[in-house]
Amino acid sequence: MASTHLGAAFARAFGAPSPSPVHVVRAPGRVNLIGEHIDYCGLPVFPMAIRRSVRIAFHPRSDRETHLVNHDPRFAPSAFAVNESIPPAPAGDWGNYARAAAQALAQRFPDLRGVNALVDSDLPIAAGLSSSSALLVAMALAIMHANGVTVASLELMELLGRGERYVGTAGGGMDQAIILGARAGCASRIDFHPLRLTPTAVPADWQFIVAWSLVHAEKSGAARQAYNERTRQCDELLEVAEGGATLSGVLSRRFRHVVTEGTRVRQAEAAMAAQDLATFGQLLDASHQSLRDDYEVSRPELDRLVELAREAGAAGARLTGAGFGGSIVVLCRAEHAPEIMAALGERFYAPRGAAGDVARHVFTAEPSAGAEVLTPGASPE
Ligand code: NG1
Repeated sequence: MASTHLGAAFARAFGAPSPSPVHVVRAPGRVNLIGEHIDYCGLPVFPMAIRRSVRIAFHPRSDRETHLVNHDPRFAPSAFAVNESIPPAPAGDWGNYARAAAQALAQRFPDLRGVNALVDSDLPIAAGLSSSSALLVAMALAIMHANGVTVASLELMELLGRGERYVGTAGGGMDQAIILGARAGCASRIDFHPLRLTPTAVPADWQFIVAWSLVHAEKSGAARQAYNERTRQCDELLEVAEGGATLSGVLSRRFRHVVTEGTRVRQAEAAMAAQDLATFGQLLDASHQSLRDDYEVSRPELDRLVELAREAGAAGARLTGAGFGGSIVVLCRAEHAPEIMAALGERFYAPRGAAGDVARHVFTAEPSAGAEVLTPGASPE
């Protein structure tokens, strides 16, 4: 929705605001190109932000209350008072990402006032594209803008990375960092400890495609348990390795993924800088194999999509995000994108009765800028 329409939807939900205009904040989703399930081990990752985004039209309130209305009627309105200990809504409630943002900021700044906020998104949910972190970041920027407070970029990434744990996921810091710090036209290597973003231009004739597996990776459900189990195993790995003992069984496979994936991030960054599409593609393939066999976070639907993309001429493909469902990312030369997308439509979506929705499930991902508060009346992209 363009900003002007968002403003009108805001007025329908909350009445005409006065005296100041409604502002709009945009926070993009992200696709992680490579470096999966290693951010919480402190190893570098290599994502980019995409055009699809969460947008929030907001207006400051004079009290601490925050009232949220979602343009998508599947998500019921939500309200809470902004303070340093906000009781959560039931697990899985979308409003918890807004609560997470508000609580993290309230712990940093006393006496914040709340906002009325109309939320809209064209990011698919539970698709591995970080719609939840985009909502959290957008909400944080809205509250900061409404209160006239600022936090330095890297500090905000860390604050919100920790803040998202409010929802019960022991996540790494990749998503909040790229959503806030992405540069248009680039992917970014994110280093942790200390946090740092290093952009690399995505070559003009490379095309990334995202395709959804038709399986929701609900971070509020079983996928959360599986995700948190992986983060615990990583802590265990470090303890065993530090103690000098030998790893065996499941832990040794998890370890192999972490180590090889870390190496692939460096190699992929170099391949992108050298515009070496074939090498980048091979690294995507190797990453998928490692996530499937050693880290065990894939699913048959993701494996099938990856296989079909390769058969259709992709340079490489892999699951992206936490896995357990969600999406794959595919790399190809720009001119091959239409035929690869058509092949996925015919061979993956049509047999599953989803031919009519292919345009929603498969899209090209353009490297986009990070989150921003837009000036009133602006209508980006
Ligand atoms: P998604 O794909 O949004 O569930 C999660 C974590 C990332 C990272 C990836 C796996 C959160 C908010 N996001 O992403 O930090 O660990 O899994 O690489 O926890």
